[in-house]
Amino acid sequence: MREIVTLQIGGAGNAIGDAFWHVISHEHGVDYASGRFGGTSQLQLERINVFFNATASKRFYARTILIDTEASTVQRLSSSSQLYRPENFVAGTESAGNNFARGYHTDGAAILDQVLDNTRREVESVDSLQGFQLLHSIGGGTGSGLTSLIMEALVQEYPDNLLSNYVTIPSPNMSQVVVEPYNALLSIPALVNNSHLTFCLDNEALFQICNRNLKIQMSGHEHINHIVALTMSGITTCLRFPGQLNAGLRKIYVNMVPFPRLHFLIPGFAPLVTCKQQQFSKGTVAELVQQIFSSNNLLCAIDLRKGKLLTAAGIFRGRMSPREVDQLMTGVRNKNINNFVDWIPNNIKTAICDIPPRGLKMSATFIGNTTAIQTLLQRLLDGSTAMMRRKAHLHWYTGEGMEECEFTDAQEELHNIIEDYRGSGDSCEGGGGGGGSGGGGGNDNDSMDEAAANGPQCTYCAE
Ligand SMILES: Nc1nc2c(ncn2[C@@H]2O[C@H](COP(=O)(O)OP(=O)(O)OP(=O)(O)O)[C@@H](O)[C@H]2O)c(=O)[nH]1
Ligand SMILES: [Mg+2]
Repeated sequence: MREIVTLQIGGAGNAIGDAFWHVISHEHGVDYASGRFGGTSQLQLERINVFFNATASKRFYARTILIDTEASTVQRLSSSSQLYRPENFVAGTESAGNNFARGYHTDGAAILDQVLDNTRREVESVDSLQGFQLLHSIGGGTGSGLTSLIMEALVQEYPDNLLSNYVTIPSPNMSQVVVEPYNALLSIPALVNNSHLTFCLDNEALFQICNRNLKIQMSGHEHINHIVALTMSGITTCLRFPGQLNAGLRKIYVNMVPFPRLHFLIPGFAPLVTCKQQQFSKGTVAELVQQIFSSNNLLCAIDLRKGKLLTAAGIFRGRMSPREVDQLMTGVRNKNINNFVDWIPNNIKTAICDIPPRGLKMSATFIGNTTAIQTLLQRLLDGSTAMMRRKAHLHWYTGEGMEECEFTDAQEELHNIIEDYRGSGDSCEGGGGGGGSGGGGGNDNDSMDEAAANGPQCTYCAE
């Protein structure tokens, strides 16, 4: 069995991790509260070991290390479920206070050894580790700083295994903390150099999905985290259930990442509709395909039409005709040929798993590696540039042992990755690059698929 060890780090990492375990434990027939199996199908157990460990008393626990510099986050989770192994909680005494430097150099560094000891114990208990998945924000001090430190250590100790990151990207709509752009900026070098697959979960897009499409009055992150958990469940479907495509992290890596640095992936999910909207939905595969190529269903605030897809994958769940799925996905590529790079001929992939997610007959998850990610990366760069010019708030970082050149190095790294994505949009004949130029398919609809403009919006049931 090819197992994955999860590390959930900081406030957002633990909240999203908890939502993820809620969703996938149910899919595998495991009770979230007790860890006992009550499922009905052998399929639920066949690859359960990828994410769960079985105990001698026929219970399952999540193979995850729950980490935070402050104790309250992980204490809350330790009392909510027996799915979490008590030894796997690692907490410090004080939050990193929204400061990357404290996550990386002081408060975070103080618990690094404990994190690595726990990780080692989980790794030693598996048959054949395929890699790690790290869940964290890059706006908080722990999620940015401690995660960077952990990644550096993991890459050294496990050079043959893959690191995938589910990264919460900050949005001013969701958080008013002024130094978040600095933390996000400082996270970039570790993500570029050590992560193999970085799934970007942009709070800006998630906020818009909840507010604009679903009209949900948000009091916390609960709705957002549920959408993220559904999407993570979709992305990991092929790892958790028998199937063909992307059946391991390495296969996702090989199929989705044409150059090692260009591994910033955009996820999407469909359907995201309220009960009321569901009544007007046709419930067809064609509708799902339209939706996953619509900006409204992406978990990043970007426009696919403003760039070119290097690679794309659709993971479909439920009973459907594989031929129809293939035809529809190929149809999107053929209709929007200018929004796909011309030098990877077969850059759109599909996978189908018979088992639908809870409460749905069918679903589709999108993974895209697109030059349009420049918009998001540029937003992160711009967020810090003005403050940097005046050296505003820098003393909080230099006072904890950081040098000013670490900021300029991170800016350069971010600038370079934006340029790398821009260059990769160029045609193989040297002309017409499209990355970030907006000059792609030239249709005015929101979706790359023309029909999507009048299709159902992506939403999430608030009722
Ligand atoms: N999507 C989502 N975003 C969150 C959640 N909690 C916090 N955030 C976002 O994450 C950023 C703050 O990071 P946290 O993860 O809370 O911070 P931390 O990693 O615990 O770091 P410190 O608290 O500074 O030690 C802000 O941009 C928040 O909007 C959550 O549950 N879901
Ligand atoms: Mg915190």
